[in-house]
Amino acid sequence: MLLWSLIATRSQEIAMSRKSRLVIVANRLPVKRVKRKGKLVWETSPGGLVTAMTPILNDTGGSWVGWSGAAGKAPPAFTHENMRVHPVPISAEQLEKFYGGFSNTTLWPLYHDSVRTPQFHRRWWWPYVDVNRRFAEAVADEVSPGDMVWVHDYQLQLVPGMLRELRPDVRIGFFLHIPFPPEELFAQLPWRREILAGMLGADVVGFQTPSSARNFASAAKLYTEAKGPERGMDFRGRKVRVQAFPISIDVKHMEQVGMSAPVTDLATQLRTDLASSRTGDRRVLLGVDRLDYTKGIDIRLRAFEELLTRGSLTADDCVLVQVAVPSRESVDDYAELRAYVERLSGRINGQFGRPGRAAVHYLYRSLPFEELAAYYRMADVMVVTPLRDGMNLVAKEYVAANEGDTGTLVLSEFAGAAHELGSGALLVNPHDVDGLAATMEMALTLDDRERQRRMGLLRQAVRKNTVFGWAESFLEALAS
Ligand code: GDG
Repeated sequence: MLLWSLIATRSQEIAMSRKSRLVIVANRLPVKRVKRKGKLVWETSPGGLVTAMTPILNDTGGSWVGWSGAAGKAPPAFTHENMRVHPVPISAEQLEKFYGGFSNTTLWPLYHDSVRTPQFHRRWWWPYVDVNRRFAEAVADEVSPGDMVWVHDYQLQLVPGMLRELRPDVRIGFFLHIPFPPEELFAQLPWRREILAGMLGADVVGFQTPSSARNFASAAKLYTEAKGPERGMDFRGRKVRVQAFPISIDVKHMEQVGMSAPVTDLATQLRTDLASSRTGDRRVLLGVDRLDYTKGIDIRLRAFEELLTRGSLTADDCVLVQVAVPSRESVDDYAELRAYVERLSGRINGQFGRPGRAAVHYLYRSLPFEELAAYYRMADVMVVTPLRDGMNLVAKEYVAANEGDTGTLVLSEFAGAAHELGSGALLVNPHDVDGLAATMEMALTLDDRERQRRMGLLRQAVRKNTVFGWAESFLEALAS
């Protein structure tokens, strides 16, 4: 918590020096409505962005504009723990088209290298415009001259441009949490000009990696009147700064939770439960992901199956634990992926398991944070194999939660995290099942010195960039 207050203080300084408040704009509010003792109350909901921003807003008396999670009418703005909360109403029909449709069936796959075919429908585009306008109007009501507004993610890419028209007297920042695709792919989007102009309404446009920033800048030059270098593009008479700001985690907190007594006990218990009755010591591979087709869960399972089929390691030597957090279950592609992953897990256990010794443990649920930390603590090898990922915080959390220099990270070269963690991780091309199986085997059999050397590099890289550093550098860029 110390770090949270540090960044809160720094951000407060930045905000105070400009006599400005900070307004966060994100699809979801940082609070949700729950029933406690028969009464409906607002409770803070967990999540990286929420944890990073809440103290800043609490200390500066800032606001958060977002959707409450319930379709239909929204309650009036209210104060929650010294933060102003401004709910934006979204109807059930808008949700289906703006969120399930344009955000998650057009933009999400398109921005992730089209690993599923994006669908382009005009009937989804207009609700996306309407909902973005509703957000922009809500923010316009919320701000005073000189305030700083930080808009987040792919659901709200039109908000900066719309807000600039309504309120040219505020500083506007935009951060994209997912990758920005290469110009050749982005070119497919029928509304590419509108999306680019929307984002260019910001003073600072932030991305997870330099390649996303580059992709955006070249698309902007090609399809809008923007010109000039990334760090200071000219767009309609204004300067727009385009830059990478790699997001991170609360490293100290993750380290502390990982080392805490309850987590240590639970990690020991989990290892005992997973130990093979024959050899007593089984190496544990771990995957933790939202059940999303970008995360490469199915390829990871197929590579593990390949590893066992080769026979140099058996299910007595190693086990794969896959935590799959339910996600976007109403979207067809997600339901299909779930069925496929469950079939694969069953197939592998059918062939390589025996009573009391499954080869794959598949958990379809979200775990409490401490339990998740215990899984990180006890795993010998963390396997993070997205086909494309903005950053991937799981990879960073694994490193922070692990003890000393134990543990090995297998990481996709297509995760944003590969930029910072590339020298310590075993990098893989997740499309290459043979290569992935070979890398998993290498990770399981790495000698102690090499494992320690790699984990040392990973720890250094993770400690160098915390979520506080991320927020601070973005807000500094926005204030300057
Ligand atoms: C998007 C981008 C980018 C996971 N399982 C459990 C659980 N989690 C938490 C992890 C981690 C978070 O969820 C997942 O973050 P990721 O970064 O891995 O992935 P996305 O959800 O796709 O996030 C991504 C991120 O935004 C931030 O900018 O890195 O690229 O796609 O923090 O800990 N938490 C709990 N139980 C679980 O079972 N409590």
